[in-house]
Amino acid sequence: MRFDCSLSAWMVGLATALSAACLAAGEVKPPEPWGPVPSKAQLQWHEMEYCGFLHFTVNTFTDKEWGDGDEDPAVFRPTALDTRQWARTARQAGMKGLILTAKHHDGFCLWPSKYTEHSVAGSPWKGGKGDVVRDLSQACREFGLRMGLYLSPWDRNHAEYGRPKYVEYYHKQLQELLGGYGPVCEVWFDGANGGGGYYGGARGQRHIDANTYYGFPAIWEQVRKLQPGAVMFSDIGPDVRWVGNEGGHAPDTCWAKVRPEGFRFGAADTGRLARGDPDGTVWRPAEVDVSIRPGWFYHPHEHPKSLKQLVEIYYNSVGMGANLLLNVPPDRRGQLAEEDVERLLELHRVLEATFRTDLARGRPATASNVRGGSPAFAAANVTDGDRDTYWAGDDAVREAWLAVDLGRPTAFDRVRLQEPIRLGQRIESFALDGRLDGRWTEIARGTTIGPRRILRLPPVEADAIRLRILKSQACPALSTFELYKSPEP
Ligand code: FUL
Repeated sequence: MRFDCSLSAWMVGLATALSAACLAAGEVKPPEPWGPVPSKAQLQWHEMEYCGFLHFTVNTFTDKEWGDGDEDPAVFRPTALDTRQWARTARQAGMKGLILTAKHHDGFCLWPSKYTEHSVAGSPWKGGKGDVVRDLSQACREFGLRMGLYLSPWDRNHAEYGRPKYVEYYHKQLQELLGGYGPVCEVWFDGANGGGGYYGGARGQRHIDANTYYGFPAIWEQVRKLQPGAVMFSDIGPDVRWVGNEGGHAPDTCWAKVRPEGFRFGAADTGRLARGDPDGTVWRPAEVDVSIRPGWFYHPHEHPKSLKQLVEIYYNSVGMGANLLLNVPPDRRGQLAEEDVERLLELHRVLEATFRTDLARGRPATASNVRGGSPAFAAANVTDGDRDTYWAGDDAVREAWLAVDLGRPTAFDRVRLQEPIRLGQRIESFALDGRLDGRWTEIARGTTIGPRRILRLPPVEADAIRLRILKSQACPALSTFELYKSPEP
């Protein structure tokens, strides 16, 4: 008995010594992932944050938004098409990729598809030898951008639309595009199915059930096989969801996860799409698609939104953890209009000036709790400028605070927060306090953080800032806590 006791005491001592050694070596286990987590392709997509959308087709020349499908390919005659200008502008504007309408609802193909004559091959542009998709893929490569493609499921030109033959055609076109132009970062499946069209001359209405007609499960499989690095966008995914409006805004609470059960194409619940779901079972972040102009296509009488509107759109999309897909339509020359280019560069200058200097970078940080007391999960990981390191609490923690000492009174008006989303999305609500004249004062409140949350505040001068996590679904974790001061107007 005595022997047993001393043995167990010895074992307890050993275990304690071992766990101390583990702690010293920083070997505390990271938190278990919570709920759904992003795939590799989704993680890369989150990093992109801001991309350009290019709506370009026969509509550019006929002044329409939705072509009927009876347009003569000869109307497509850009005088100075320059995909390098698109890519150069996007690069200078801070975009990470460009998504092109390879085919819009009118059915005209911007590449010489071998499955139809309704394409650039029938237009006078480059004597019918042109290929806008190829030119864009080359320009994207040259300017270090990723390329995405929009291939409208609805096709108002095709005689077989509404019947099984068209579905075969659509699948083949997708294979042609995804196999022929190098890496694609995103495939954009538009949800519009308006009914009427030319349909090979038959004209009239064709109604389909988008939930079953296009054979999406087979399409998704094809995309995964041909472009494993691509995400797929549609109303409900399967990778990226629509934010539910084309006005350029995600809501204040925007989860990157959803419960997809019960969603139907065409009858999507836009509120649910916008907010996502705290109890989501799949990772499906929101994308905000909006045009710089009133229309998606270029119309000579329209003009771009103001800088102020674009800044609002940025904070209401990227700032809410969604990605921004800003449409900038090429004009009849086949170039982005000068006034649009100028506006994009203005926006970039404002964002550059705002987010140039992180005032919290390298500043000491403390937290109410650090996972296992380990330096691997220390509070200072949120100010080290490395998005891969993070602070985390112990498993039982649901509320916590994390404070950054700024050393001296520091003026700021933007706070940028990120959770380490490869472990899922956890935080449900938070408050921010500034230490003003030695006293903690609440300066903001918010709900979701997830991939990213940027708060705009009235200018504050504080010598420390504190994040109070009021509610977390699992032990909280945070990878960045950044502070900025926007330039004076
Ligand atoms: C909508 C389409 O009908 C518009 O023409 C545009 O392409 C927009 C991005 O999606 O559903």
